[in-house]
Order: sequence, then structure tokens, then C-alpha cells
Amino acid sequence: MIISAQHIHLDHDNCLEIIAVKGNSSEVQKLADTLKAVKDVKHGTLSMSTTGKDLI
Ligand code: NI
Repeated sequence: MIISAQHIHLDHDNCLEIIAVKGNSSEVQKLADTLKAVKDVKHGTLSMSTTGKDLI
């Protein structure tokens, strides 16, 4: 479900990872929660959007 990942070195000790994913919202949420729970991950936010295609 991961489409792309960008890795940026903020300083000697900190990296910024920007990961684009595509898929079911509950699975995307689960992936975000899993990544945020990884050791040494200091901060994580999830931003979601939709094409509206599968919305009723
Ligand atoms: Ni790095």
C-alpha cells in the first residue's frame, strides 16, 4: 500500500520520513499507528484524503 517514501536528514540525529500510501482508510490508520509505535519514532501524524469514489 506504500506508494512512495521520502527520507530527509533534519540534523545529525533526526530524520523526517514522508510516506504516501493508498488504500482502505482503516488499513491506512492501522499502518500509521504501527509506524508511530516503532521504537525511536518520536512523532507521527497522519493526513488522509479521498477521491470520493467509494463514498455513499
Ligand atoms: Ni536518515
